[in-house]
Amino acid sequence: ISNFKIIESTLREGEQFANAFFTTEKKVEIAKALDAVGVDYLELTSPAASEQSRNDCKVISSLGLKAKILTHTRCHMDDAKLAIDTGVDGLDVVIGTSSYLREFSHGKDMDYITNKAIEVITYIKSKGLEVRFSTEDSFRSDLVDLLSIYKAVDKIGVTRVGIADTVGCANPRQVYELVRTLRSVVSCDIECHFHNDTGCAIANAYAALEGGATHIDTSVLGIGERNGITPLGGLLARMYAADKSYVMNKYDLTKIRDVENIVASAVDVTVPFNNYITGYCAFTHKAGIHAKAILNNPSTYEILKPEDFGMTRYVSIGHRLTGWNAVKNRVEQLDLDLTDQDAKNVTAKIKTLADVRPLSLDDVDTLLRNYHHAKTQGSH
Ligand code: HCA
Ligand code: CU
Repeated sequence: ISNFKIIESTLREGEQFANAFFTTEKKVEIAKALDAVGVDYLELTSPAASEQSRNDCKVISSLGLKAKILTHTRCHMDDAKLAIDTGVDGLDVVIGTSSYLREFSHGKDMDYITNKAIEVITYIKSKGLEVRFSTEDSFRSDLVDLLSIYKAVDKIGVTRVGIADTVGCANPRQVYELVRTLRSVVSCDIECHFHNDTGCAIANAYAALEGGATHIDTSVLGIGERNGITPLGGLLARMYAADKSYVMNKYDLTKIRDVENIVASAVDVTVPFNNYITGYCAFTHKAGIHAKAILNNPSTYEILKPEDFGMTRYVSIGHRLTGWNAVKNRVEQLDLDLTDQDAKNVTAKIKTLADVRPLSLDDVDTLLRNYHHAKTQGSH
């Protein structure tokens, strides 16, 4: 899969995260940090949401970033007009099509929705802006309804259509099937948006691209409504594994950590310990068997090269699963004059002690230095 684009929605979906209260300055900082990663689009909260939101669209549109700026609005003429006046490059419009949303949210039928969509899209296009039309809760919408509305908007020249798994219920096979079907009825680009309630947000994004989608929505650390959406870092990790040269040429992967740190502190969370790429143990190797192989050739147990992401690998040795090859490597780092047999002896000591309590690297170094000291003393 090559040639996919990222619509980064930290400043829209991410603002729907429980802890997110972004000032204008913070949004600008996040926007610049995302631009440094090289994401294709930034999606901003609707200017109809509040006065600050409207102003933020203007401010971010005028920063001169490489990324194109979108705002996300309801499928309403009023919202569209407000958005166009902010200077954004395009609008992502959305309307609910599932029976839940039609019944319990806006109460409109499919004919009304289709006519409204055509009116709003035609208007936005007449102003020279990009326009994406998406159906909220697509996976619980009627397939015939969906395809007929997508066909209708494709015919009038919509820039992209969008599929949204608003409740996080979809699985990769369903996503692949729906996108494949949609691919065969529209000629425009296809954007996909996946919530992560059941842990499929990255896999669904990948399945969508396999099915012919062109654009994926992400947010930094996956923040969004409830437990969020496809995380930017996780998607980039997945795509790196699929097509490393495309991803490395297009995005600056060493900048992911910076934007994650900015966002984590802005929304008062820590980067999860098991986060893709930047989690504290993402490049830590522990078991002796792993450590030995890693020291010979990192690819044995690493699909992501830490240095490609500006990270470093760590081999953990102070525990009962350790092996003498890893200990021997530490001996070399410390430049101590110890033989393989010496390393094996110290390894045995580490294992005995580690059965009682965890050892720090400092503890291991002390064991090695003491052993070395005793040995050199003994020989004089
Ligand atoms: C929501 C809307 C949305 C929109 C997605 C899209 C969703 O907050 O409920 O525009 O494609 O998940 O449906 O984020
Ligand atoms: Cu969403």
